[in-house]
Amino acid sequence: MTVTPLSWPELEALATAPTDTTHGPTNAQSCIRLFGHTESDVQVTLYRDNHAWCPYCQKIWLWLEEKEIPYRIEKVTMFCYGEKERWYKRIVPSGMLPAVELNGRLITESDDILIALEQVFDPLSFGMKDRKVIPLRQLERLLFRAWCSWLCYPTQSVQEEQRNREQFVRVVAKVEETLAATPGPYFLEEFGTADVIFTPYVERMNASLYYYKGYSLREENPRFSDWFDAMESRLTYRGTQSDFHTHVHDLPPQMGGCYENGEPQAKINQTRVDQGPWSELPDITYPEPETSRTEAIHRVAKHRSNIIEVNPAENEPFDTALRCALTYMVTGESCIPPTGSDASLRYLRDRISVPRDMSIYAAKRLREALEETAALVGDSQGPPIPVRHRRDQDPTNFAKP
Ligand SMILES: N[C@@H](CCC(=O)N[C@@H](CS)C(=O)NCC(=O)O)C(=O)O
Repeated sequence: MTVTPLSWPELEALATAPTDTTHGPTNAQSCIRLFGHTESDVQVTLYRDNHAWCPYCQKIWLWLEEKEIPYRIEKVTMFCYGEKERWYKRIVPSGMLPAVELNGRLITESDDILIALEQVFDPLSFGMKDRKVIPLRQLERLLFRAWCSWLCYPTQSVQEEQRNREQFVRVVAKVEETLAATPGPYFLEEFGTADVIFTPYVERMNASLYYYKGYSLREENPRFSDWFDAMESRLTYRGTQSDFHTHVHDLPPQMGGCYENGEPQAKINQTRVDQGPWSELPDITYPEPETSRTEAIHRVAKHRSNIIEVNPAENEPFDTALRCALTYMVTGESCIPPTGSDASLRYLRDRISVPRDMSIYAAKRLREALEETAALVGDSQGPPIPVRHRRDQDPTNFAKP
């Protein structure tokens, strides 16, 4: 059956706003986190990127959330998305993120930030300088370098590609051994700093190697798989976790390029990440919350005027097309959008950023609704996602009230 699209007020009535972003579960939209304390208890300001994407920021973010330290969040634009804020350059001339202001002292470099935070608030289980953590920090860097060598440089031959893959897989085997040596799923006896250190890049490795190389880190390595599952049992990690689509398209400008190997499995995976079905991706294993669709509605309805303004299509037909997609998402009934709106719906499908805009499951539901609705009127794609920058995601477009 086809239905007429719901109006914005009707959609808004179905939306679920996030629970308390100040005291509740970790959320990328929070501007202050108090964990039951008052503002006068805040000793920390975290300067992190607007997109909630920067891996070094994720490290500090996760640590503060795990320790439940009251803190303020100031969001800054990364170079590849737009213009760096002048006020930030005055305090950090290089513009680099993250930075933390701790009792009036400014600290940059994520490792130094963690060490300084530990001095004031105590370590998160075993600390940065613990003799058990130091070799794990070194192992993380070894894994990072093997990943970069495989992903971020063009290869001249099949043999060279194979060598890079083998080098990475050898380091992964060491990590598997390390994880197997502890009684639980984490890097040491209990969850702590070492897990926080591994999190940002392991998450990016999982997404990028699946897409560019057809290699599924999480599925091919049982200990890693257990580690990911254990991380996803934590509300803190769930709030900071990004999805495959966001990572694979945000990494190339950051890393100076990501190189695909052209293998059939990589091609299959690329189609899945870009065009769905998103429910089949090995990116998440905890059950879908009941509110994923209504969360997506809340986020789109809240920012609809900017979403419509920034879309290359004309405003009015795109407004209708967007309501058709949201109507389909909540009712399950097809809602035919205006002729020619397929590319505009796919433009938005390709620009949902997780966790900046919404949670992984909400994004999966929204991407699926946009794609299914677009497919009712055609197969035109939106303009390609840029690979040298992501100014199509400039946060100033969303700063307007
Ligand atoms: N070694 C630094 C690295 C930080 C870093 O590379 N930050 C990047 C983002 S991932 C950055 O701020 N780049 C400037 C920009 O993109 O605006 C640390 O550990 O904090």
